[in-house]
Amino acid sequence: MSVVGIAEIERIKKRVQICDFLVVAQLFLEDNFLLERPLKFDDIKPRLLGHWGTCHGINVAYANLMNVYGDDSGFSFVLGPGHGFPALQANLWLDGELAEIDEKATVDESGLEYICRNFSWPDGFPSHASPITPNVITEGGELGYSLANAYGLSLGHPEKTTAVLIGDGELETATAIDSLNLHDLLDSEKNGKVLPILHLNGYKISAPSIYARRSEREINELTRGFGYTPRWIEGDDAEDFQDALYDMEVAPFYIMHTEKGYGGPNRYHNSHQIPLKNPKTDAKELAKLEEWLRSYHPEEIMAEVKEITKERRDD
Ligand SMILES: Cc1ncc(C[n+]2csc(CCOP(=O)(O)OP(=O)(O)O)c2C)c(N)n1
Repeated sequence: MSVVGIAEIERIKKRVQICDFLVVAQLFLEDNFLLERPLKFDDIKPRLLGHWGTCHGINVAYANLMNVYGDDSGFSFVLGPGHGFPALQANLWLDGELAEIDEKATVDESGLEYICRNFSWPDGFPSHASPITPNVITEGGELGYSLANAYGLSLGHPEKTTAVLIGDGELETATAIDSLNLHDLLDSEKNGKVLPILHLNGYKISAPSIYARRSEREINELTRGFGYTPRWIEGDDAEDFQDALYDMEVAPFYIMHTEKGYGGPNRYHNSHQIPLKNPKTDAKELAKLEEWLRSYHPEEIMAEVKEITKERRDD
């Protein structure tokens, strides 16, 4: 039996559903954001720029971490793959953190339209995490630094817990792999806890990642060799994720297994950036996009957002 109840698990899944929807809406839509009418060519942005493939996994990690650490003021989340910015932006919007620095990003329908219309847009939000993103300490545009940054953040703060999501492609960089040694160098009573989470979604751009081609035993041995205790999580199993966060080992190294592009029309390497190239001019692609967006039940999204906002106020 899981340490968390069914209601909490449902809440986590709803949050992922909302944020996945918001990612797709940010990437593609210029209007008709909640699909109150059938989608038209005019609703689609003229230039599609951004990354989808990694976003579902980011939303899964964020929702599960927030369920455990959302009220902990000493908690930080470091995101390695900053190209998954639409997922980060969706979560920051939903939690009202974006509204604290941008008065138009209100947690209501007009704020939702604002973040979607302005994603990857001239004078709007960029496609990657950037210095205007609230609390950003790593942009992720150049992969490799997330784990080192997470350890840096923990220095001298024993009260802190920092979770860090590292892409399996990112872990191929020299900086990221060597940062695994920091655990041995910095593990002391003076510093905070770091929770590395490897996002094993199998691909880096168009090719398989090296770690995705390693066996479970090889990854376990690699991480044990650096002094960690490996713990595998099937990403979409929120119960498994919650249990893994609650039964924390001394030096956990989480391996979150997801399918790159899960939920979208193309999976794996075809999902890395924009998985539908021409929905503005191709009726078949437009229909696929509409089907994809409707799979998240856009008619329920605002009611669910209100519910989450209300729960936050009641707390
Ligand atoms: C140092 C560096 N090398 C190459 C790139 C180009 N690049 C952008 S995304 C990406 C793939 C990243 O793969 P992964 O970290 O697994 O992220 P995900 O598959 O979750 O998108 C690469 C190689 C980069 N951003 N930084």
